[in-house]
Amino acid sequence: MTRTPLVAGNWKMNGSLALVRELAGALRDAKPEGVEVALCPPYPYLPALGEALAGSGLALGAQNLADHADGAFTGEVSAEMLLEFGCRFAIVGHSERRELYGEDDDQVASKFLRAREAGLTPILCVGETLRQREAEETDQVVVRQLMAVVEAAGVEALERAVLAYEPVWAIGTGLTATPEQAQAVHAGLRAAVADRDADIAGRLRILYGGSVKADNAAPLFAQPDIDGGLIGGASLKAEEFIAICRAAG
Ligand code: G2H
Repeated sequence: MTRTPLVAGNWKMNGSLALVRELAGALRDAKPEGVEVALCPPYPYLPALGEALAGSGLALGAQNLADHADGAFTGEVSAEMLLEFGCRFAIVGHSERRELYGEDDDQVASKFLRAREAGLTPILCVGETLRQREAEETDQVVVRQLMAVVEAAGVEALERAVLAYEPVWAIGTGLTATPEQAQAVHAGLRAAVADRDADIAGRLRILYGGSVKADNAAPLFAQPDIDGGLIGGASLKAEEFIAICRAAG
């Protein structure tokens, strides 16, 4: 089964208009081949980045979205608004949203459904804490997080979706799962989907995220069930992000 790799940059609450111009220019010049590339800046930079990437084949994504279509939800941004600004992807269930903003499996499932219903491709994040890994609960935790969405949306919803495994203990810490550790979890996630539908499981892209850098990306992306990466800190540095994209291509 050939799956086109995807590398998505999650800027988190970082960046500036200057970075929009710098990264868009550098990526346009570099044109990484054989890999789909998406950039997920903070909301205010979407219009400028969308304009700077126009016609480049590079995709735009959001880091979050509301689980409602419209209405009295101060501070929220809907899927339809994101589409108006050219977004194709929306990250849902990032561990920072789960931990810092109390998003639970049900709310993540609602956001996933909203994104799909509106025409966005959700990038669903799952991952275990260090305590859960040490208690050997990793597979149980990530499969539970995935199945909360599958139960709500149906396994066919994974046809237009991306999964991202991000061990919480590896996020922004400089620690990275070894390629073997990551592959084992990716294989377990794919097997859980295959239990419902083997074809969908074979087509599903599963990204790895958590302190991916130019110097550790290649062996991770070489694993059979790792189909690219969700990149935080390293996506803010043009040269490093381009090297990571090339490692996936
Ligand atoms: C994990 C990742 C991007 P970083 O959160 O989603 O961030 O690469 O900085 O660990």
